[in-house]
Amino acid sequence: MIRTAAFLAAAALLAPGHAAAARFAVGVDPGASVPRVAADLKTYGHVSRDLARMRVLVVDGSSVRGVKRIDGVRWVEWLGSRRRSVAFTPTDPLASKQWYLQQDHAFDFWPDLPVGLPEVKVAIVDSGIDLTHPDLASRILLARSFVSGSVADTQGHGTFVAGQISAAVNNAEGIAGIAIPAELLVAKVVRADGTVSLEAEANAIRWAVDQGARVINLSLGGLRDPKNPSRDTYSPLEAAAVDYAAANGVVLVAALGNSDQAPTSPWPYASYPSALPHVVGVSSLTQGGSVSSFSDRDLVYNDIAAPGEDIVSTLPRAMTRENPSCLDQGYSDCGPADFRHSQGTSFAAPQVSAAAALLIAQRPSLSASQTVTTLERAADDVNASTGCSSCPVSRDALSGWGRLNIASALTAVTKGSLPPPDRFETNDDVGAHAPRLAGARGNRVATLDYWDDQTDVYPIELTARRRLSISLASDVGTSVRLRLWSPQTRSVFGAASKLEVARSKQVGVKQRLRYFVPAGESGRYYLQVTMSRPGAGAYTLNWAKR
Ligand SMILES: [Ca+2]
Ligand SMILES: [Ca+2]
Ligand SMILES: [Ca+2]
Ligand SMILES: [Ca+2]
Repeated sequence: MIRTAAFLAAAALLAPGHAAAARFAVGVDPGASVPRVAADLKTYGHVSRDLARMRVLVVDGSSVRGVKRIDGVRWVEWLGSRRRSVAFTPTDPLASKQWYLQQDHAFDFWPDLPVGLPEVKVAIVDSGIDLTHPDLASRILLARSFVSGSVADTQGHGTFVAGQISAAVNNAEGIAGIAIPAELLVAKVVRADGTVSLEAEANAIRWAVDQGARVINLSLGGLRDPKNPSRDTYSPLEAAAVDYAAANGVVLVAALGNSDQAPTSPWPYASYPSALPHVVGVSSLTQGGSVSSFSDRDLVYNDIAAPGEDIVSTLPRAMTRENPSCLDQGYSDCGPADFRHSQGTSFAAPQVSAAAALLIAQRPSLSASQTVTTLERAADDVNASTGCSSCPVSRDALSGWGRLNIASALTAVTKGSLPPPDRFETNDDVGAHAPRLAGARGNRVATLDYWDDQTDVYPIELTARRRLSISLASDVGTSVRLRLWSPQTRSVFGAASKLEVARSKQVGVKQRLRYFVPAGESGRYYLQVTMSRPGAGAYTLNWAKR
């Protein structure tokens, strides 16, 4: 409620031109007289008493300035305008420098600043935060350091990311963050020397998940080089942490990586963790609409693009104090040179994290994969006609599904039909997360996605001298295949071929697999549904044991 009031006061102070359309509800204290408060409110405009029995008055007024101070007013809630349908524009003094907000259509979905959206916990796994920053302090739920030292941010990166996601909007201070209902879980994993501890990262992800994060932003990464294992930084620990988060329904968003940290530029492979299944990999766009030269390319793991150059955001005040004559203390304009024109996929990713939080706030029942698929499919294609001469039409290695469009994604989750959920994720391998195909027969509806979820694995108990029949129909694409793995299988990745006891004859949208279990071979087998070419969609799997 306090935040609501703060929004309202600021809106009234800073946007007098819009005040003619103000419509707001006023709650009256239990001990106060409703008629007396109504009389006091008359100076603001027409007062409706339709809800007076609920001790609520609705006002069509010229302004909300001072309403909160009227004796007996318990709360004030902005109801939006009935006449205006254009998007609201944040009134924060530096918002005009946030050119990326327009390109993201960050606030176009709402005619006025929305109030009353349910809070969504967003974790920022980064270099910490300026805990008492005036544009951030009210947005931080919890902060914890997983490296030595406090959560204080001495590098600026984490505070910068936090501002993009959740700097307070219309508070007459600094910038406007995109994720209006975000509550931040801040996890510091960057050491004083600027390196990220993988163990700290894994602990931070586990903590964020256990604290109820719905979104985790990972603006960090390590080099991936499938052709040269000696410099490839794949970490099974990081993969386990990501899998834990994905299995708990968390949206993971990661920077695709910058080629100035790679052997050649542009680098053709996304960094880890963006190159892990179920992670949204975010590439960077220029203000002119092309893909940033430094932004890593990747045919599989580049999912979506967002602005990543000349980004303005918050910085720790301890850093901007080094530049004492600069007016915008606490903001990147006053930071060291590399923050004054900040660029990097690190600063593209937070816009997508914020967008995910908005979608979840708008429709809290969304699963992680529904959130991500909606964001990706609502993106605007990036191609030659939109400013990227080297980007082909449709999904590509430079820009993924295209430019983030928050308003389109919010419209899709509000009005459109949602992508099918997969209730069984993560089930990418044999192991704890995979739900069993129990009973003599049954069916299961789930999804595959070439770019994020190429494989689903289901344990199935089979009895010797009995026959298993599997059929599958899909709209996933023509590259689907069924494979059955023996009880000795410990992972379907890199498994010895003798462990594969059956497979469907050829790939296709319809699949069949039959297997007669030999004598003495009862046990827990693993059925794998997998795909090998671009496509995504749902499938229905039927099983029968005879
Ligand atoms: Ca602000
Ligand atoms: Ca991905
Ligand atoms: Ca799946
Ligand atoms: Ca899967």
